[in-house]
Amino acid sequence: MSNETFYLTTPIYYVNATPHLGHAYTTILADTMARFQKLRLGPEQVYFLTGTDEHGDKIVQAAAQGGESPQAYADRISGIFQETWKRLGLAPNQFIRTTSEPHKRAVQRFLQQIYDAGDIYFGEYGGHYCFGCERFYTEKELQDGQCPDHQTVPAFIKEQNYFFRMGKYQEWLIDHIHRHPDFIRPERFRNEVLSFLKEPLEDLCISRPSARLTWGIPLPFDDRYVTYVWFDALINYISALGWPDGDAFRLFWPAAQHLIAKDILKPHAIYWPTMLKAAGLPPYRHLNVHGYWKVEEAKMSKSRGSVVRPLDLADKYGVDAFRYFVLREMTFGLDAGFSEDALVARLNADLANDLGNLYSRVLKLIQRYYDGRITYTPGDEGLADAAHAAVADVTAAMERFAFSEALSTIWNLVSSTNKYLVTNEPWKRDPGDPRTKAVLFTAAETLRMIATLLLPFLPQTADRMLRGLGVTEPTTPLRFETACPSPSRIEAQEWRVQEAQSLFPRIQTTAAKPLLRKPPLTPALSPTISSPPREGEDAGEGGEYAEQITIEEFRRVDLRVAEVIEAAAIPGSKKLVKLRVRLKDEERTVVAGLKVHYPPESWPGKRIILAANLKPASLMGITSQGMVLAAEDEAGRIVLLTPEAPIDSGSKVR
Ligand code: ME8
Repeated sequence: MSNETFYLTTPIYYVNATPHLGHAYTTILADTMARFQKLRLGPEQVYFLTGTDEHGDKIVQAAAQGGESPQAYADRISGIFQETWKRLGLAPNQFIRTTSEPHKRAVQRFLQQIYDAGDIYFGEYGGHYCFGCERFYTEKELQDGQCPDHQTVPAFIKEQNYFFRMGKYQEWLIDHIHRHPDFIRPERFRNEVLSFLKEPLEDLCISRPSARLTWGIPLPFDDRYVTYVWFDALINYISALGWPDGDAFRLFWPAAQHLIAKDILKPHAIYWPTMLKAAGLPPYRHLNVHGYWKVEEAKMSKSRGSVVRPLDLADKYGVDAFRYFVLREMTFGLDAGFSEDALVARLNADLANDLGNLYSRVLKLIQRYYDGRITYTPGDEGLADAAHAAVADVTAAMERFAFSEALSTIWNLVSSTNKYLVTNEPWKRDPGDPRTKAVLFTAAETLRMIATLLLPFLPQTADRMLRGLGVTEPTTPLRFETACPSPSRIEAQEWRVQEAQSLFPRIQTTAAKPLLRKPPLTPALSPTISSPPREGEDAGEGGEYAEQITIEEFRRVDLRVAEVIEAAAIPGSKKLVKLRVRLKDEERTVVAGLKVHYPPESWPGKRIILAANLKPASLMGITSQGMVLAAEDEAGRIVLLTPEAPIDSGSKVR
């Protein structure tokens, strides 16, 4: 039994709106990660927390609109979140609500501790106050000096309030981030925080007079005030574990990781660690930050755009297909566009075709040839070895929250298994030939590994696959060590596979009626959440990619695989290298600006991707007949694009 623990939290969602794709995404990621870690470390070593954020002006306003009391309203919407997660098969260890008594007590204790330490003081606050929104706006948040929601000029009011000495911890925080390079990840968000910390950090106003806002937790040292937003919400991460005395706190806090989208980076990367420091508590281990789902180019939740309802998609396509799509489609840390067409395309290609066909093909053959029984047959261990290697690769990707990469590793294994069958054609073979048995055993064994690896990502499908493959207790906690034994440990086993059933029905694309149309949106999906960001939140940035082009425009570029025959430096040039390349029967000269990264001697024999129909250009007096493709990251590191497996030169890239 491992001593290692794992604690993962999602943001607690405001109850001023019902769950949409963005909320579902973060919670699905956390659920997947928790399931993965439970497989790795054992279920009791892992804790997954989510919940709802229920205090503040916005909730009071939303409740008033429907003629409800804030508590009744919060109960109802929080209930919808809990029900939605249940229907999506998400299984947190705890669903915390900020209106619960233990949470309120923990917040008061936390405030008192910092107040006693002298880091909360009473002072005056002047700001732009919108009476419509009942909140202060910073200069930056105003649009042409007006409230973005009401288009009125806010009043400048001064008010006495309590402040947290956040500025006092600025140097400590900068130092901590430098000493723990993956404290905030991916790196772009760490850089964003460090650049923000170059300016002096202001103290944080943490209260509102109860005369104006009663829907909050009273300050323990002055009941004329309630605490405001972040000094309530962030503390959920420790109140849920029973801080200060809970065993769960002792066990899990040292392994804490938070998962958020970039909208609430600042409160999590700056307010929260400094608050913890002031309270004498160690900071969390990692802050993991993902991008936005965008619909029609706008961030879904806060724009006046559209909202995608997760249950509509899960009901229409199945929980696992929806889950697969969001996990696979978004690169962690970057934004992604949501489209129902893309979901259907992935479902058909990856799930119905690649995985579903492989599974039913193997099961059907084992049924037909061996009446469903198959025993260890030596011969083809290469594929099973690749499956064991995939466990290590998936684990490494998951350590970095690279969900899409982890799935792509698993799909490489699916493709290899499909190729293995096509190469060996067991359907054309004599069932009595030991070689046929070896092929089918190897395929079934690899499928079992694939299903085990898929348990965190596609829980229902993987469970069905394992049962179908004759793993008799797939629902008891499986651990990777026992579920993916090394080939030498499986020799004694016999598997009894079940009748093959289709894992994923193909969606007929002509018949698929999109839930989300462009424009207008169907009413079921179109309710908007158009709240301006709260203090400490960012409105988010625009898209990061070049303008969109049509597929026809893209097809005008003739991309080809080319083989490098020879390479030479170009006298007088630091960057350029002259290449002689072959495209099927044709030879060309190409000049590439990659000498620093790829010196001439490293080129011969390489297969590269060439933009082959570019107009010839003259560089240092040499005519270049095409352009070599390479990728460059934000740090300026350059890598060459090459085909993933050997393929003839001249092959077209599409
Ligand atoms: O900010 N794409 O709550 P919130 C991806 N109560 N994720 C999205 C998203 C989108 N378009 N829109 C929302 C709050 N999210 C506070 C948090 S924590 C102590 C307090 C997800 O209801 C994402 O996880 O506005 C984002 O960080 C969160 O919902 C914001 O939820």
